[in-house]
Amino acid sequence: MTKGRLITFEGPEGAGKSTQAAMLIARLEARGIEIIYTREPGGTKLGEAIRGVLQYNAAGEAPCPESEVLLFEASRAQLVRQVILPALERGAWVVCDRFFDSTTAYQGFGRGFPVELMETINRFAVGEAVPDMTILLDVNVSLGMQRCAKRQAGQAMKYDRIESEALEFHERVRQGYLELARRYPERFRQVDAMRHAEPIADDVWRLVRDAFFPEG
Ligand code: T5A
Repeated sequence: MTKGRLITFEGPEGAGKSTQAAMLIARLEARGIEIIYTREPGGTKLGEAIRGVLQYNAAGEAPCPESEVLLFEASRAQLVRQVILPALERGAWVVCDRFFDSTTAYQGFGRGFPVELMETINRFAVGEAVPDMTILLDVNVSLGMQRCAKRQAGQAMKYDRIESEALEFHERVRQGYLELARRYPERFRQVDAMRHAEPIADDVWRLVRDAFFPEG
């Protein structure tokens, strides 16, 4: 039985997950809670190496779709055993920028692998590490991609392998996330992320506070 909390941020490209995770963490830390922030793929030495392979073909060739699924899951399994479960067990809270719903949305709804198969592999990878709350930052594809383009302007590294997928792929991912939020209402909280960062952060905080600090 774990004592900490696991909160995950999900959403399409450019939804503002990292921005909102940082803003939530500041508010949680102000309450004296130990927070571990982590991201997927990555968060461990092995996971960061896998991230390089997945995003920029660091192995010299793009993974086939089946390898892609297994590489995301390998990174996740390592992150859960090495970082997430030990943190939860000592009572820390973990805020994770993407978790297993990303595989269901991107590789399931996006690439077209059976969603139930993705969920089965997810369960194998994470064991008992199921999020207490998943915040879905919903953004339409064009706005999300505009934000990514703005951030990338002037940088040597342009879109990564998955960001470069067709708009139709990203639209399936967005619709997949909305479907997951409908399927798992006990865990998912959907937030309109097509606004300025501050009102989004206020909504996120309200959801977290109501769920975990009902006394205020
Ligand atoms: N993936 C991942 C899979 O296919 N399957 C999986 O199982 C997993 C785990 C990871 C890639 O891997 C895929 C999904 C991804 O394609 P990544 O580099 O980790 O890639 O990037 P993402 O997680 O996709 O993160 P994004 O680059 O999309 O960004 P965020 O974190 O959503 O957004 P953020 O906060 O960095 O903001 C993006 C830009 O927008 C601005 C920020 O300042 C920044 O410049 N911004 C806003 N601008 C206006 N209004 C707001 N409200 C804003 N919020 C942020």
